Amino acid sequence: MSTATTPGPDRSRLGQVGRRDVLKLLAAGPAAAQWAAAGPAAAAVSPGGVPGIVKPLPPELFTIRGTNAETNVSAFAGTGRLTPADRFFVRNHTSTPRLGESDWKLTVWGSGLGGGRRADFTYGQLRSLPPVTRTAFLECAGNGRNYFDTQQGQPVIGTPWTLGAIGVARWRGVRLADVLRLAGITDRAVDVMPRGLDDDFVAGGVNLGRPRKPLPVAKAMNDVILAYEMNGEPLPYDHGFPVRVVAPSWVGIASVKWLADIEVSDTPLSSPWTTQFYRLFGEAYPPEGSVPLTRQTIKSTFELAEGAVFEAGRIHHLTGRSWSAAGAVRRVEVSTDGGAHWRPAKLRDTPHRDSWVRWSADWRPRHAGPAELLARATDTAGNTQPPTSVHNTQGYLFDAVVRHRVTVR
Ligand SMILES: Nc1nc2c(c(=O)[nH]1)N[C@H]1C(S)=C(S)[C@@H](COP(=O)(O)O)O[C@H]1N2
Ligand SMILES: [Mo]
Repeated sequence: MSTATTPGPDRSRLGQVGRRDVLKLLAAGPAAAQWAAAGPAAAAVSPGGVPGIVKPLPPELFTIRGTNAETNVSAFAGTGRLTPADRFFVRNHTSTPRLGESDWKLTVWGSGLGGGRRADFTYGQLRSLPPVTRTAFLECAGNGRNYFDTQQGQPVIGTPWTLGAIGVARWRGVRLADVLRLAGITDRAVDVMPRGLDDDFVAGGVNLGRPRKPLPVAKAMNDVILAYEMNGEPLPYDHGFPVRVVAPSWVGIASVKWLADIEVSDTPLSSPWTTQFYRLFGEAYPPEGSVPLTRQTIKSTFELAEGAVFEAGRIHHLTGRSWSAAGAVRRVEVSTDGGAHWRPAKLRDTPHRDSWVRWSADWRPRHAGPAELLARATDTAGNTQPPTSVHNTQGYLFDAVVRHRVTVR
């Protein structure tokens, strides 16, 4: 790879970015960089008061869950098909590193490459490759996890997301396939494992290293993007600046942020993110768990706060969104009486795969008292949200219809 100058996006902001030790290592030499663990992340404290996340997290937009911030589903109301970056959920295993682009470098390495088995790309080199743009949702595998407990009485382990660990963005970057070809991927390659530059993740006292998740070559060469822009702006720090993976329709963990290196292997790869996490364990699955998770599932949400209050006798305009990883959403039905009767919602977007469809339904509640609002999506692959979701111990892939409790008075 030849060196290139870097036409960085928004250099004024980048000029203020502090350099991290690990980036000095990257600049200093390949061997050091390859094996260096990320140093302690620059302490990022948002005005919302959460260590580890850089952007403001006002309580009307976000609910803090440990090191993560969930978008309040009520904050989707009034937004378009794209989720503005300032209200996009953040899922951090540790904390957001503030990286610079000028000393960032991507290393592609491993037994699945020919020749020197290694290639480096500067940010400028990546930016000089043909760009691709794609709208896709990004959703945590555990989105909706809380409903295993609150709706099905099945406690599960993990961040108790409601339905706000999702957003849709327009991603711009380069095809991972282009980068892998330039790096000399051979037909012996079977797995590709991107890894982040954030801190090591420690769980139960065990250091699991930096977040990394293998992708089969077929997925990597198909539709995966190395993104440097989100909704027409450079990626925000919290969403992976300067470069992240976007693996459309797959569980969020496949979209590694703050990309550091990619191992390309001629033998199958694994990581704790495919052995310990992101598999289904539980009574419905074999002892070693399911195969590692790939695609997301199907969901719907109202754009309402939990416990929202409605006046009886008046017409209320209910809005929401539905999405599926298996195809476009082609039908949404709504029930305002706890699931006894259903009627079609009005779809307000042309359905597209890997995105959501906004919908609406009018409701005139008659009597004061508690009520339950339900929404149920069907996609073009024929999947409809079931009344209950099959339990797994870590609460992944919740797909059941959610009963949204409100009050009429
Ligand atoms: N390097 C790195 N990449 C990561 C993570 C992380 O903690 N570190 N979290 C993953 C998970 S579990 C999810 S759901 C998505 C969240 O992306 P977002 O924070 O941009 O919404 O990033 C994924 N990529
Ligand atoms: Mo996630």
